[in-house]
Amino acid sequence: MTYWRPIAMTDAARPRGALPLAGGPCWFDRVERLERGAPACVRPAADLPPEIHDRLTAPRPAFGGLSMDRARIMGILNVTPDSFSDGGRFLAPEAALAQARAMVAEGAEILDIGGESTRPGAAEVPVAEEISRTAPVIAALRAAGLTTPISIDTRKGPVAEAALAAGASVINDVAALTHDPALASVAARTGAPVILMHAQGTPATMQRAPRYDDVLLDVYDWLAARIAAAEAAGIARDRLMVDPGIGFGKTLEHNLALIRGLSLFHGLGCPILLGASRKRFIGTIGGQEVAEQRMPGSLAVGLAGAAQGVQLLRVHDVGETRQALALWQAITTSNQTGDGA
Ligand code: HH2
Repeated sequence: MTYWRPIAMTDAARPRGALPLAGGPCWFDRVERLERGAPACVRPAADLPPEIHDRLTAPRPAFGGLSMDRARIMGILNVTPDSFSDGGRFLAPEAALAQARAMVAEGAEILDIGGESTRPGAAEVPVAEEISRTAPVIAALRAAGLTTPISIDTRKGPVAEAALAAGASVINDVAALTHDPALASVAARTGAPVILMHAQGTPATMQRAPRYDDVLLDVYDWLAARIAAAEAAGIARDRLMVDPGIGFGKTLEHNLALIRGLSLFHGLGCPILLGASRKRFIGTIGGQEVAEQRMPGSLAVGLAGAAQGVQLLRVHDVGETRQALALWQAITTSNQTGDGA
C-alpha cells in the first residue's frame, strides 16, 4: 500500500496550483510518498491519486457545531482524583464550574470532561462512579447557562449516555470504540460526533513495551480500520474526528514520529485532534519533571500541530494556547502573496 503525506506549508508566497490542506490555512504542492520497507520520496502533488487528492484538500464539515477551518482549542476538565496533571483539583462541582468558566473566557471552544484518568498505569473506574463524577458537573454547567459544546471523555456507553442526557454533545473515546460495544450504539442512536483516538494496549499496561513496525503507518492503518468500524456501526465519517493518541502506548520516539508526520492523517478525510498537553515526553525533552510546569513545551507542540493543519488542540493551558495560536495565525494566514493559487 502507498501512503501520501502532504508537506504542509504556511508561507505567504504560495505557488500557483498549490492545494489547500483540508480546506484550512495550510497549503501543499508536494507530498511524501511512503511505502513499508521502501525509502520515502517527495513527489509533486499532481501525482496524487484522485481519491486521496480529494480527501486531502476537501474542507471538513463542522464537528460538534465547531467550524473546522482553523485550529481550535479544547479545554481539559478532569473531574478525577488522580489525573496526571489536574487530578483532584476540580472534583468539587463549584471548582469544576469555575474552571469551565475560566477556560471559556480564555478561549476554549469546546470543553472535554473526563471522570476516569487514562494516565499510564491507571486502573479502570466503575461505571456508576464515572457517571456520578461527570453527569452532575455537565448538568450544573448547563444549568448555569454555559452554552459551549462539551465532549465526554469516556470509553463506556452508559457514561456517554448519561453525559449526553446532561448536556454534552460529543463523545471522546481514547479506545476508539474498542472498549465497550455499547458506546458505538449510543453514538449511532444519538447522532453524537465521536473522536476516535489510537491507543496500543490499555492504560494499565500500555507503556510497558510499546512496539510498532512503523508507528506512523501502523497508527494510520489502525485509525482507518476504526473509521470503517464506526461507519459499519452507523456513525457517518462526517461525524468522526481522529487522534493519533500521543502517549498512549508510545515511546518518546513514537510520539515525535507521529507529531512530525501528523499531516498524513488528513488522508483519512476527518479532522485531526492533537492531545499532547503537559505529557511526559514534553517533560523529558524540556527538562521539566512537574507536569504543571510544562506549558511552554506544550505550546511548542501545539503550534507544530497547527502548522500541519490540525483542527483541534486538547490543552490544559487555554489562555496561553489561545495567545500563541493568535500570533501564529496572524503571522501565517494573512495577506498571502505569491503568484496565486
Ligand atoms: N489524553 C488524555 C485523555 N484523553 N483524549 C484524546 N482524544 N486525546 C488525548 O491525547 C487524550 C485524551 C490524557 O490526558 P489527561 O486527561 O490530561 O490526563 P488523565 O488521563 O490522567 O486524566
